[in-house]
Amino acid sequence: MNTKLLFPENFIWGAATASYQIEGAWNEDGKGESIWDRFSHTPGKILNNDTGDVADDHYHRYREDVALMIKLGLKAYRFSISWPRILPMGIGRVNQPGIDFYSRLVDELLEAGIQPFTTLYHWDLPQVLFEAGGWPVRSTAEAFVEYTDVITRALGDRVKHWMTHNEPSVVANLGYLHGEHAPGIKGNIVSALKSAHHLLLSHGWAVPLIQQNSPGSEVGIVINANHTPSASASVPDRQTRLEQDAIWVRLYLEALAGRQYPAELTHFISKQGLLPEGTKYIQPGDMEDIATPIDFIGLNFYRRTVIRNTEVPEDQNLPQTLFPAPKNDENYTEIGWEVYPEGLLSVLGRLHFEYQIPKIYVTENGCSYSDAPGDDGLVRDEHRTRYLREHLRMAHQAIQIGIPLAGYFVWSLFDNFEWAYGYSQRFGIIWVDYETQERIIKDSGHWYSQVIKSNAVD
Ligand code: IFM
Repeated sequence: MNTKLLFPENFIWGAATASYQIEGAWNEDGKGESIWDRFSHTPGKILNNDTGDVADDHYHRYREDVALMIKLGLKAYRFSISWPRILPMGIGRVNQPGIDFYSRLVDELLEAGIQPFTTLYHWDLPQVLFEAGGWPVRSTAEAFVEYTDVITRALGDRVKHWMTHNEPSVVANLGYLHGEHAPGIKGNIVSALKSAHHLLLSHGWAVPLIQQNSPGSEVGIVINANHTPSASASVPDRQTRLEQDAIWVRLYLEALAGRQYPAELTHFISKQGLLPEGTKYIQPGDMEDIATPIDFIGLNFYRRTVIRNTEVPEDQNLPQTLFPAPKNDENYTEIGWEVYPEGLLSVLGRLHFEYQIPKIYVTENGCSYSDAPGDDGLVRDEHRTRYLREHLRMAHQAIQIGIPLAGYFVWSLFDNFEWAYGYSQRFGIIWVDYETQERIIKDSGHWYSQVIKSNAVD
């Protein structure tokens, strides 16, 4: 029999969403077009040509949705603000109805005793700013500061937990290098690195402004880091792992910690013949600005990815395979990601021991399974419950060894628009019927509710 693992008394239990993935109302009440509106309206970019035009219709149903959060007993709700709802042209004219929507949502949450955790940028850049150059240009970072000022003045009296960016590496790499995400640029490493730099710079510039407009609040940024061992001890595999880690994770953590960007990046740039354009976009004082002290880091953790140098013929790899990753259904979620709860502990340890982060929240953790309601109306998603339980047991262990983990947010509160996968992947603890907008709390949601109530995991 498992014993219950008790969490600290003030541990924050939450669930997370993002504006474009749930709100819908893509062109209502004065909202401007975002890069995700444009991208999803372009045939062939999203699986089944799905769009976020309606999504979970949360914009109209937020009251009903807060009622569900109350039912679950959530202590906190992490959501993001749609920049083009606030500033349809990215800068300049403010759209008051957009502000009013978030203001009503925040009031509704506070009345329910649920703490709002607000992300400023979860990927829906105003389209006009992309047309002016997007994240590879410095003026987008300046525009972000203007947007931050407007929204934190409006909500700063009530929102006390702010996150500047969600997963900047995904924005830079999938948006401006691989082109799988909006704005869909299949660029080169320099456009991705410029984007990363301007995302980080905009973060650093925004921090003091948020502190000024929202006195007493906590400010942080959300980084995605998975467990990424190399497939073998061979030099090519280990080198590939170092490079991938540099471009996806270390770039961000090192800069935020006040250090330089990893050396592997210069190597990367020269390998692709992109010097001398190189790193000229980094101006004096930028690295200091990026390292403005923050209160916490949010960690989004999902899986293990074993890194292998694919350019090396198999038989030239050293024989010793450290981490064989056999593919079987039990170990993989429906999106194809390997379940590896121990990895959460290892990444939390990395944040704590290598970077001395003062406070950490797991701002996303979850899995995609498509279980639908049975004849009795119940959604028996036991794989999800198992996934969450095992990760929470690791989170508990992290706290036991002194890692300052202060809260945990399930991704996601609802099934929603999963970016390039459209509606084909369901991450929610609440099932959504996209035709009728009916919501049903899944078994995993009922289980999570018990975890919150008992402040313990079994
Ligand atoms: O849905 C996304 C979310 O927007 C950012 N983190 C990962 C989730 C699952 O892919």
